[in-house]
Amino acid sequence: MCLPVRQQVLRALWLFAVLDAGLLLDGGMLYPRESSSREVKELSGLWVFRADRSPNRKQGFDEAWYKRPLEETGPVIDMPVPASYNDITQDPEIRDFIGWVWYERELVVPTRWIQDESIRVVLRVGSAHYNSVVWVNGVNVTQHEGGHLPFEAEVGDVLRKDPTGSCRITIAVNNTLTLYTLPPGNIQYMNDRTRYPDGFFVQSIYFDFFNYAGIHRPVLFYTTPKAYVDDITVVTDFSDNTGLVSYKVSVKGAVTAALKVTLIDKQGHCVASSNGPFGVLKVQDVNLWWPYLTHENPGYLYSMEVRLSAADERTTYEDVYTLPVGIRTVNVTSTQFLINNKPFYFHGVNKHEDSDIRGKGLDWPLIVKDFNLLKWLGANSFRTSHYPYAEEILQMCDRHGIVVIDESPAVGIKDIRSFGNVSLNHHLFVMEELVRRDKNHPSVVMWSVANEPASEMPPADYYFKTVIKHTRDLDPTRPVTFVSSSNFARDKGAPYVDVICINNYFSWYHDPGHVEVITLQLNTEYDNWHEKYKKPIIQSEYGADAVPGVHVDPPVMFTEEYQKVVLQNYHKVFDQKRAQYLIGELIWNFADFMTTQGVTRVVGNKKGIFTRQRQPKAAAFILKERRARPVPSLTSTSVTAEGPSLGLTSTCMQS
Ligand code: GCB
Repeated sequence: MCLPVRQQVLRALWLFAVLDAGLLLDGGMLYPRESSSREVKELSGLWVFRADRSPNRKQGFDEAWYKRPLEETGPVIDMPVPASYNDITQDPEIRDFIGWVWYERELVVPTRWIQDESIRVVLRVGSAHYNSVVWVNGVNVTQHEGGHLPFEAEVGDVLRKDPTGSCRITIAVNNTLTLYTLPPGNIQYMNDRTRYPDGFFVQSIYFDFFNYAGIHRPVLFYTTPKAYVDDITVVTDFSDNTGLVSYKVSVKGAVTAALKVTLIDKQGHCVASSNGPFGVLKVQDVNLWWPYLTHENPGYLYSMEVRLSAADERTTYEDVYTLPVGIRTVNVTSTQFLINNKPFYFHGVNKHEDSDIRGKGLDWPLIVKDFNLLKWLGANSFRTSHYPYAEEILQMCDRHGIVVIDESPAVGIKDIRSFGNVSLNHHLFVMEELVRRDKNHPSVVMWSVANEPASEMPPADYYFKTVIKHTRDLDPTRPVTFVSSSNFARDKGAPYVDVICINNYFSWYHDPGHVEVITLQLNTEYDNWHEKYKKPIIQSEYGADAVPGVHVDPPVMFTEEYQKVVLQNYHKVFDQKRAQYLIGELIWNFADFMTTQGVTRVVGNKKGIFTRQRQPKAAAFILKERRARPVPSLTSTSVTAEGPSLGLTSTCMQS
């Protein structure tokens, strides 16, 4: 059935308005992919490493270590990239190091990259925590603030200064957090010489995971022609069995360029095509992108091939970039979260990028193991608590139909000085970086701007109103949330979000040992939030620590039995509220993870349902069994005719 013409026109206008929102973003950050016009050269492996142990940590800059091979400056060690450096050595000073560390890699680049001036050579760092400065052959090519998002620099001109193609990459990385970084932290010098040695300092952090540092994601070179596809934005929709893919392509390096855009299905057939920098592709008999376990063929992806041709007085340029595209819609009502107009319930987990030895370094065996565990568990979603995860992980989510709540690194904003303009502007910028990187992932269905800030502080209201509005302006197609700690009375973010996400730990941090209070307290909490805001609710964290292998019955805290019984009590309430307005449950946490040392942590946080080595605790079987079981209260659920929830711009209602 076709839509009436007026409705089609309105829909097209809306889609173009949404694509224009992308104009707020300056420049693209497409994932580097090989094609007939692009090469990728990964620099993973062993790098040379030196920590600057000087008292002020500035010896490396004072002596310009980037000007010569690092091993000529002093003692160096091997360091794998990607990996956190903290757990690689036997040296506790390296594990707990704060300040500048230096990485270096030497290589020879292909001669044609040097000789052919029509090639752009880009150096890209997937992520390095936290501040980075990058030199190529001693020339500063870029710097970046922030530990979880990619950055890059065009380096062809620098490489061409040495015709042999020899290339020395030096990257200095500093994990110092301040009140103005995301996440915030604070260095405290201990000046009482009767208690602390000269120069003693500690870094206070307000979040509960180890501040792993180093080069965490792949460093690579990629090439493009001088005239190239800089960015692509897609927004998808459908009507009956026709899919709509609105696209916008931005080009750099050419005043005019011809663009051909082709959408190809999994069998390699062209299903739609168009010319020009923007347009709408119509796909007959569309295969929608469905979440895992909601469809026999979840995670369906088309390939959108963008082919550019341009010319200048010297030469012609061809560039080809292929973007995976999943066609789906996302909507929110006052009680439901809809994917493709069907109610979606987040049977999910919270994760961390964390594992033995490599810390937060990207690790393919771990990624694949985690996806196998998610499927074993029957989980259909996760939140990227508490920072943006690797692009490679989001690509897996796209392919497997795992739904993602994509969180910014704004965790632990607890000091009033972190609510000022410096922090706010940085937060707005980070949201831009995040949306720019992740906007085309069908798996990403919601942005989370922060986790548990001190929202009772007076400036929090303006701060979060601004960040949430900015995020919605950047991407009007996805709902925006903000993850609150339990205390609804003091919460400042809730009026502005589309979905209420709440964390609470009844019978753990409150009323420890009293699992019998959980159902009453959780019911009260939910009803308060929903009565006041009339928005759907996600239980975005719940759980209890369990030291694996420790058993006591009747249960006591820290045993596997206690973790199980906490979950079972929460689940009773979830099953009631799910029929009303609860739209998801995300266990804290998927796996045990490392934290800073402290009296409440026994070698890290033990709220994982898997150990850090990914072995199931008893609670994992509770969740697996729960998710395999049909939920009787859901059989009557259908798409309601209700309007959007408060605060959700009408543009979020796609279909
Ligand atoms: C929370 C935080 C999470 C912690 C967790 C805990 O509310 O959001 O980062 O790890 O509690 O275990 O205390």
